[in-house]
Amino acid sequence: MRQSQQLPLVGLLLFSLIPSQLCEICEVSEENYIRLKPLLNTMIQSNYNRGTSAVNVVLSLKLVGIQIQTLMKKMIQQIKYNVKSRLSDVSSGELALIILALGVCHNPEENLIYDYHLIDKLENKFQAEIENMEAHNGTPLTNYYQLSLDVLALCLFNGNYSTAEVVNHFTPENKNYYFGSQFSVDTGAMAVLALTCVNRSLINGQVKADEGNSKNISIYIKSLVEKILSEKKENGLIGNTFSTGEAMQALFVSSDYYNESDWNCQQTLNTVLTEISQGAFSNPNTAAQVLPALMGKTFLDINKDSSCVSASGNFNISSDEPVTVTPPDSQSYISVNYSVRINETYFANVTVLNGSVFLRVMEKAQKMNDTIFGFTMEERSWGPYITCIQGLCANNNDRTYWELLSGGEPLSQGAGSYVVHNGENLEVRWSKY
Ligand code: B12
Ligand SMILES: *[C@@H]1O[C@H](CO)[C@@H](O)[C@H](O)[C@H]1NC(C)=O
Ligand SMILES: *[C@@H]1O[C@H](CO)[C@@H](O)[C@H](O)[C@H]1NC(C)=O
Ligand SMILES: *[C@@H]1O[C@H](CO)[C@@H](O)[C@H](O)[C@H]1NC(C)=O
Ligand SMILES: *[C@@H]1O[C@H](CO)[C@@H](O)[C@H](O)[C@H]1NC(C)=O
Ligand SMILES: *[C@@H]1O[C@H](CO)[C@@H](O)[C@H](O)[C@H]1NC(C)=O
Ligand SMILES: *[C@@H]1O[C@H](CO)[C@@H](O)[C@H](O)[C@H]1NC(C)=O
Ligand SMILES: *[C@@H]1O[C@H](CO)[C@@H](O)[C@H](O)[C@H]1NC(C)=O
Ligand SMILES: *[C@@H]1O[C@H](CO)[C@@H](O)[C@H](O)[C@H]1NC(C)=O
Ligand SMILES: *[C@@H]1O[C@H](CO)[C@@H](O)[C@H](O)[C@H]1NC(C)=O
Ligand SMILES: *[C@@H]1O[C@H](CO)[C@@H](O)[C@H](O)[C@H]1NC(C)=O
Repeated sequence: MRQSQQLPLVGLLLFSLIPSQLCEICEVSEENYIRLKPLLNTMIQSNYNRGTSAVNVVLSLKLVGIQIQTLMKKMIQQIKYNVKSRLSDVSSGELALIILALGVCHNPEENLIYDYHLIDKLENKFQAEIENMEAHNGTPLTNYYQLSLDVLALCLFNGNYSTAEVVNHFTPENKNYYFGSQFSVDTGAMAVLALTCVNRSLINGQVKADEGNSKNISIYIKSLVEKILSEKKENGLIGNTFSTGEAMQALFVSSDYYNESDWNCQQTLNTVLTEISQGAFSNPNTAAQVLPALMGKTFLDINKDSSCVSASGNFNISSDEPVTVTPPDSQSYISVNYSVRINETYFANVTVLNGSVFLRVMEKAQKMNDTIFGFTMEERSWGPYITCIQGLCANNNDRTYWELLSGGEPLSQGAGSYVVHNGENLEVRWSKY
């Protein structure tokens, strides 16, 4: 009895004497910064005319200490337009990202948060999410990735939110952490960051201390961290290539909640670097999401005074460097078996140029038979999002969407990015998540 009480205490003391162990962070060393170059090129050279990608990119770059004035200007323009002219169309998570991007590293743009009363507006959007959950069987207007961004932004920028509500809605068993039966690592990771922020402000007494809440939040974090780690693959990726950066952030801030032997951070880092060299992060959003973790940063550093030391000097940033594009083998054609599955399956042999993306296949099929293969899409920051096929449309409240698959396996890229192969069995399936 005595021993079992003393041992953890000694452990705790040792722990607090070695601060570097409190937050287990592995990051790319300075001499390897060159390996991050493809990420920077992708982010800087993209033209940001739609969606939230400029916000994601500015947030990411500033968090690691890189300021790019032209991007910043573009983002501010986008934000002003969004806030003035289409605020009702801005989702809660988008607004949260805007606040984080404006507020990161205490810079002059931070004032816009207060000039435009963005925190109040986020409080309202967060409430609307909660109300939608009450009206629609626990389903928010958007998703838990965005609710986590909401809580994180409110927590970091002293917004008003109810800790009890957070405790209520973020239980690890909540269905919104899952798409179908699959745990969403991105979502769990963002929730861990948000919950850690909330727990820290409970300790700091910024919010009325409540031991019960803090205890429950700790239990949630531990459980979510377990779920994240259980999605670790043999090569070190967590979830898939595109969730790994955010999973790393979550694991950086929660190292008290797993054992050193549970995660080999260096292995994960090395695999991500390999994926970068193979061109996996060619979408600016994917690049923006992975960069902070690789440089040892997390979203909890966003409003730390000390966090934004300029790293620009370590990269040779120029916006006129050519992007490395893989030359398309433009003269040859390939054919794929494309199907649309609702209750029935409709399929066709579709021929496209070698090197085409999934979307080209869908367009070609649509030309062949508009009744069966007719579809609509929306341009999002990630690219084209497939909304309706045969007039049947995705619906958040019903948790329905059009799922993209190859050989029966869900794709980890969208229709605008995934490059198809000869003889492949491609499918768009009416699914529930
Ligand atoms: C929630 C979510 C979904 C929900 C969206 C509906 C909802 N309830 O909100 C559902 C489950 C339907 C979904 C579907 C898909 N998703 Co998704 N999704 C996410 C998640 C977890 C959060 C998105 C979000 O809200 N971001 C915050 C807001 C502020 O940004 P936003 O850009 O406005 O968000 C909207 C769009 O991102 C859009 N969206 C969601 N996923 C995708 C994927 C693509 C390719 C596009 C163009 C748009 C899109 O829905 C969001 C809400 O409106 C991200 C995780 C992440 N790391 O970002 C993955 C993520 C964006 N999705 C991904 C993928 C691959 C898909 C699918 C292609 C999976 C598939 N095999 O079918 C499909 C899209 C198919 C289609 N119809 O075009 C990948 C994209 C990776 C990449 N390299 O492009 C991510 C990063 C997850 C991952 N780690 O693999 N997704
Ligand atoms: C914060 O929210 C609580 C409950 O939602 C409300 O009673 C209180 O007035 C709010 N405070 C501010 C400053 O908005
Ligand atoms: C914490 O969790 C326990 C058990 O899961 C529950 O009984 C209790 O009401 C929760 N506390 C709060 C403050 O929600
Ligand atoms: C949450 O805060 C409590 C102190 O109030 C602390 O003991 C606990 O370790 C924290 N949990 C996490 C996951 O940070
Ligand atoms: C760490 O490992 C020990 C022994 O294997 C185990 O008892 C403990 O629960 C683990 N801790 C965590 C946080 O997983
Ligand atoms: C940046 O450029 C200088 C001179 O052109 C070169 O010596 C240095 O290695 C470069 N650094 C990186 C990280 O590319
Ligand atoms: C398609 O192009 C790739 C290289 O881009 C090549 O390896 C492959 O053989 C080509 N396939 C066909 C069927 O031409
Ligand atoms: C094409 O796909 C459909 C349904 O997915 C399947 O029934 C059919 O056998 C496939 N055709 C070929 C040639 O693989
Ligand atoms: C699929 O079939 C089920 C059972 O027959 C039916 O309830 C459902 O409405 C159908 N779905 C669609 C989209 O047609
Ligand atoms: C699909 O069409 C192409 C071109 O017409 C043809 O070469 C190929 O054999 C067809 N594939 C199947 C499975 O029918
Ligand atoms: C499209 O497919 C439907 C169902 O198989 C068929 O009735 C219709 O004639 C086709 N239209 C064209 C233009 O081929």
